[in-house]
Amino acid sequence: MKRIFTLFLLLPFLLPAFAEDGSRLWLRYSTDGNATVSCNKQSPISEIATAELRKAWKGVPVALNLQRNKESQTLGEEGYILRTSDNGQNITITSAGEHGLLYGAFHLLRLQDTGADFSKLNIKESPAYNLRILNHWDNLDRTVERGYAGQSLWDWEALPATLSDRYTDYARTNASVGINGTVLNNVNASSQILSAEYLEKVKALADVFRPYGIRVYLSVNFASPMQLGGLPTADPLNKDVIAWWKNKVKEIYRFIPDFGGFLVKANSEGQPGPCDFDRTHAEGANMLADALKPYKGIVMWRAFVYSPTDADRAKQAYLEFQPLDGQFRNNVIIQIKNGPVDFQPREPYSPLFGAMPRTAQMVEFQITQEYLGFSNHLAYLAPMWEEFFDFVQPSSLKAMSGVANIGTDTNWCGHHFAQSNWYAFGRLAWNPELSSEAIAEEWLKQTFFDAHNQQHVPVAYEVYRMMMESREAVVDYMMPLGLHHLFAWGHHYGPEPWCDIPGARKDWMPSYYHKAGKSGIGFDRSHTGSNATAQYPDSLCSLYDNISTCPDEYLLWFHHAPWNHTMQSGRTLWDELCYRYDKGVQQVRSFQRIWDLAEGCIDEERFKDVQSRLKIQARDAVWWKDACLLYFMEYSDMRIPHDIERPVHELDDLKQVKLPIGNHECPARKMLNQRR
Ligand code: BDP
Repeated sequence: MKRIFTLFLLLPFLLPAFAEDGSRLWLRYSTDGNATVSCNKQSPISEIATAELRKAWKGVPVALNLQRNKESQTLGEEGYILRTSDNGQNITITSAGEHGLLYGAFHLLRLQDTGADFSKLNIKESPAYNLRILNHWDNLDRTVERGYAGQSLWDWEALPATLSDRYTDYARTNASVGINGTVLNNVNASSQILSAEYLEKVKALADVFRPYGIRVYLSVNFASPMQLGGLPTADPLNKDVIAWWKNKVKEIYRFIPDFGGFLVKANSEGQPGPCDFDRTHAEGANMLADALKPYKGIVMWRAFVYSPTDADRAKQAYLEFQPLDGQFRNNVIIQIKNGPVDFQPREPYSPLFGAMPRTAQMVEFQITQEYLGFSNHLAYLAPMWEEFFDFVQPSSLKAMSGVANIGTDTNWCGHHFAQSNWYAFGRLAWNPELSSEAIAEEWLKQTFFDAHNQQHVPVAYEVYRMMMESREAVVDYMMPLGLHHLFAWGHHYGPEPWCDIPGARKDWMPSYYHKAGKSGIGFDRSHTGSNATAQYPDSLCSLYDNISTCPDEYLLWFHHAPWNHTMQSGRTLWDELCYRYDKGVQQVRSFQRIWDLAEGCIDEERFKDVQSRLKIQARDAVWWKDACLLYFMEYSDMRIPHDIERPVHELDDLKQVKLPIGNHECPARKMLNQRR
């Protein structure tokens, strides 16, 4: 960590004057490259690699070398060797595949942009996962489920005839961080995507993405044979259904010969699935896998299932999937959200990971900030994903996917800092051993700071610290100590711990999760409660199961604790809760101060935008704190400690707040103006 930012001093060039609207993301390098770049292979991919370097590389001559020797082959088609030779007079990028040349070129440009020393390069890289994939929750009408950066990038109406430049920019940006797959449409899938009309549009996108090493995948609706094919059933063992999928897959591959495969949300939140026909998830997944197999396609089958039963929601994916271990075809990967409930600001890892040794598994992270303040709050998510890898061995996974936070906004992601999450996702999918610190440093150097200017170093360091603390701050002002799902009905932006919709599913209500009452607060998932702790390996099970050893950050996830329970700090639970909420608020205030230091160091346009979003975040943090503390105080019957900032809202007023937004809407300014 100490080393961080010393490299700022070394950067030998100034960043050029472009419109600083965030549209160039982290690829902001100047286009006055002046070096000799050669390549021993002519192909669309290697030509892109060469052109990128010619455009921006300002160092010694670079040779791109497609070569299948022993060394390069051990790194695979996407791996590469980056080496300086002749006493620093030349650089060679060697790969057994063209994709490796492209990734190597971007690596070199990243080194240039972050001020690395090129005199003795000897780097060997290969990705940890063959599949590094974005999931777009984009609908065909261009709304984006849980998207907060404008509309869907895919202009279905104009496709296939009109191709936006943004499609190429998107592919290039992904390639620059090693992302090599994209699921174009929402997991709550319309069967229309499989119609010939749409497949032609999908083909057009696939053609744009291919030279950047990106394959296209589709989310499919399990009932497509009925909805699109007019069959009376979608039973995966029915021969007409099997034939329908076989033909459909054949048709897809006629359009897109390197099509990647399907992502499926089945029997989850009202989506159809094999269980509708008394078949198992394995039977459903295998039927699709068999159809895709001849073309080397895969099925990513989601484990995000929970039915309105009495079983603790946090246990359900495990209960449903673990017994199916060993029953899936080898081209099926079970896609599991990082936590057992649903992308909360903090969850323990899902115990399903590691519990199916004979089945391929992949993780699904959420890059879009559905539960972390949308695109209004600054939350750098790499520390959260890193935390997941503290528990789950990267090598136990087959792939990594992330729900995209990308839309038509000029800066792609709404919040300029949300770009760092797209970046971090790609970097971690390439190498999950990278530290969140190193990724933040890289990203900041490429995205924000004129690293040449020594005066900027202390500011850059503060901003880096702000990023590193930002996710924990969100946890603190939204739901500390293991609290979860205190979100409002209909959207997941603000607090509604009191929410109670008559007739609605219990496990969609905050009270299902916090269980606040006179006796205390929290969900008893220990052996005296739902016994979800038993789904974890023994050592963690006993740690979490015992209230006196359970780490503070998971306390109310696993236990219903009395308000006067003594915390590790020595405080009562109630006091600790108050301090955590307040700490979150104070941290956002400190982020505002830190960001103000950046004025003049960076362009005004992005400075102001981030500054005003931090104001929103600071107000929202107080909103969260007041709502939760005032509400829980009714049960704890205890006072807010004196040294803590007093609430500035009345609970009754907060209960009246209704944000006019739904699943597919971007809150941004409009909504906020309405509220205030
Ligand atoms: C939940 C989202 C919902 C998604 C669902 C999923 O609120 O919009 O459809 O996850 O992952 O978090 O399928």
